[in-house]
Amino acid sequence: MSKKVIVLGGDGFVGWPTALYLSEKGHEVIIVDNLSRRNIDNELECQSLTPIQPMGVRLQAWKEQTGKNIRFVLIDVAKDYDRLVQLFIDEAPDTVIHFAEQRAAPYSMKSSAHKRYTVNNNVNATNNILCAIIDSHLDIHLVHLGTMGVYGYNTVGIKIPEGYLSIEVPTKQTATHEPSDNKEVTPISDSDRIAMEIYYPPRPGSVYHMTKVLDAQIFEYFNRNDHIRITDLHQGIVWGTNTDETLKDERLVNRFDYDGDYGTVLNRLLMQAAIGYPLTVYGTGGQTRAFIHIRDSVRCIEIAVANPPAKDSRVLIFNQMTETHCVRDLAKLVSSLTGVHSNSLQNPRNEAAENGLEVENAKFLALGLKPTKLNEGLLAEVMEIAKKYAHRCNLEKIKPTSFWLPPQAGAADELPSKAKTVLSNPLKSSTDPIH
Ligand code: NAD
Ligand code: USQ
Repeated sequence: MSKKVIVLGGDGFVGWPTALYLSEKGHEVIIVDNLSRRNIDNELECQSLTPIQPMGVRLQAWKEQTGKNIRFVLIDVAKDYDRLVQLFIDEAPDTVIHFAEQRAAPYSMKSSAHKRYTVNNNVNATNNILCAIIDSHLDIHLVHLGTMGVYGYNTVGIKIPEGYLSIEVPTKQTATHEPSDNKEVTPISDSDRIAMEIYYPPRPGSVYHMTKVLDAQIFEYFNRNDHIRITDLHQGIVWGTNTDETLKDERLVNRFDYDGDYGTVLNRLLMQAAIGYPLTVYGTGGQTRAFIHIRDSVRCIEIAVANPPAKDSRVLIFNQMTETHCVRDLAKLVSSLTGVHSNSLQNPRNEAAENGLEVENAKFLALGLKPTKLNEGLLAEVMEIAKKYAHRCNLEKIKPTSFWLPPQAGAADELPSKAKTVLSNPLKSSTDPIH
């Protein structure tokens, strides 16, 4: 069934191909964005490896290729509340998809200004969207792009469930006491326990990931109090660049981030291999993460749009990922395909050096997702794009420049000059970044 969909953050890496995919499938699409990601490119003095076009050119190209109209509205969702409510009232969308957040963990850790910007932007955006849905008096389904990172990356020995954890809690006080010396613990009978489902205990690994945990709490409240239909997609690392739709015209090309802040690991390794730059493995490379190809990401979002939760059901949570890999294995694979060797860098992040990860993703599979698993053809496709635009790469931007903790004594000498300035003058970091 065709729907009217507002895509908040529709100029971004996942939002843009999603808007095109939904338009191609016959939905009426309106993109809202404040173009802050393009401003962050200016701040970081780095551009997408691919030459992304201004929004007007993008939309004109789409019209020429398909005859379909996508409209664009410039709104800062975190700040322009009245315009957001009016847009919802005027357009009466069936679905609002929420991509409009600052999404890079390293950028969110760059300085206190970047931490505050990320929290203000992301939390206010989410709160404003929910308040605007309430003020519109419409039954709008909200689909939010969350992250697998809310679960944390410590080895727990269970398959990570889709949002909710089933637990049993002893009801008798004695059951929670530590056994005292030489005393046997009395086994607890079934009647001494209650079963419940709780949100999986969050364990964010950066200020960015922390905002997604705060989002989840905001969803829980407004869903329970105002009966808003909410789907939260806990997405893994998205890799790849183009989709069938972005390939229709050079002017539709998707963003490709490769820099130390916004570039994500697999796309970075592939881009580095394409230009012969030693692969940047942080620490041991034992970090295991969940991944999804951009083509599956847009497909999952379409499935979520088509399957809203019932009016009075709790927040519907999907794990939006198709496979897990550890960074070391990905680097080995890329090396074996290209001959470019790895360079183990001191990890700029505060994270477990090694972790296991098993994830449940049965809900999307049951709704028809056919996973696009990592394969040589797809890896080669990303490297081809990287080679094509290699002349646009600024080698200086590849190394990491954001640090989770102040570097150890002596290590500051290894820092880029900009990071040294911030550390030697913490007051400087209270200045807001430009947006
Ligand atoms: P992106 O930065 O490329 O796109 C986000 C878009 O939102 C940008 O165009 C930006 O200008 C816009 N935006 C930000 N704040 C806004 C505001 N206040 N008002 C209006 N527009 C605003 O990021 P992306 O990679 O496309 O990610 C989209 C969403 O998916 C994010 O919420 C992110 O957390 C989530 N996600 C991304 C990945 C990934 O690997 N890229 C993985 C998991 C989850
Ligand atoms: N890493 C390297 N080398 C690099 C870059 C990263 O070894 O050059 C390591 C990191 O230390 C980390 C892992 O690779 O252990 C993943 O890093 P990443 O930058 O690819 O991913 P992350 O920071 O987790 O963030 C990305 C998106 C974010 C999304 C998240 C999904 O930017 O928006 O929420 O992936 S998830 O990882 O499942 O939380």
